[in-house]
Amino acid sequence: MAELSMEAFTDTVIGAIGPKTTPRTRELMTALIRHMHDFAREVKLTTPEYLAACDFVVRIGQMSDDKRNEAILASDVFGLESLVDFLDHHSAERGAATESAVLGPFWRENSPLLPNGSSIVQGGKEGDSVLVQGRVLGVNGRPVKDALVAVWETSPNGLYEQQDPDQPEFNLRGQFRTDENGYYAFRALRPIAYPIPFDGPAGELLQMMDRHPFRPAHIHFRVRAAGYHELVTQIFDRDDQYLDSDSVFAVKNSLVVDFKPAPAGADTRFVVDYDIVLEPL
Ligand code: MBD
Ligand code: FE
Repeated sequence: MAELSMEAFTDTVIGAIGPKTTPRTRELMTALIRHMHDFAREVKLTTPEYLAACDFVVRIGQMSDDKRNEAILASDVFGLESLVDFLDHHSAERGAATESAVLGPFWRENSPLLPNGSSIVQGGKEGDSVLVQGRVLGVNGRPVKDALVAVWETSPNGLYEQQDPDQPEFNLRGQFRTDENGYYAFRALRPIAYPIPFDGPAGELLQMMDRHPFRPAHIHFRVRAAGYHELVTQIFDRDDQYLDSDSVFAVKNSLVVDFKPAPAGADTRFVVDYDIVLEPL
């Protein structure tokens, strides 16, 4: 053992993988071991640093429950969720389809199914109202009817509903079904920039790297329709000051939209017109 060169030691660990593993697992584990070993060699990782990293992983678990996924949050700070999103969605066949963006840690399944045009805001007087509307289309330009458009956003206090005991269940979340012309519409609040939770390991990472925790104002979308690839994305407010420094690196130019002032007398302060283009299966 001791007389093995460092690189030969890595080969020993990779060589210990048995024959009954799957090809994909072998590929993943081989590369992971190689990169972990190269990392430790490159930075000459010390024992205290190694133990601090293990403690960090333990605290990620301790900080997590069904309302908070600190593992996603910590990996977001490293840009990993956005990188995986990019790798998974950059194929040329996507053509004119709407670009994706990361799901993030605050998605919830089974939010209320609401009539088109209704509001996801449950009470509260804060915030500016916005009407978000558009069509869901295939890349061929044909409307997609019966698409399920799920949306979610933070409240004006910067918290998603499940982070905040003072908000009603499923506040600022809802699902809408497109009509026969592919139209969807919902009322919401103009989102605000807000800090990702920084009271745990993800926050420590930001502090260690001298970075701010803010995400630009965004509304999340998850669009599902029979015959099409699911689309997970976000829209961003063109007026936001953090578009170029999103703490989780999720902004794409094509996802930046205008919150247009509504005409005087309208029952909303702002309007966003936003068509969504899906890629067929
Ligand atoms: C969020 O609200 C979010 O959307 C992502 C991707 C990461 C952290 C907080
Ligand atoms: Fe978010």
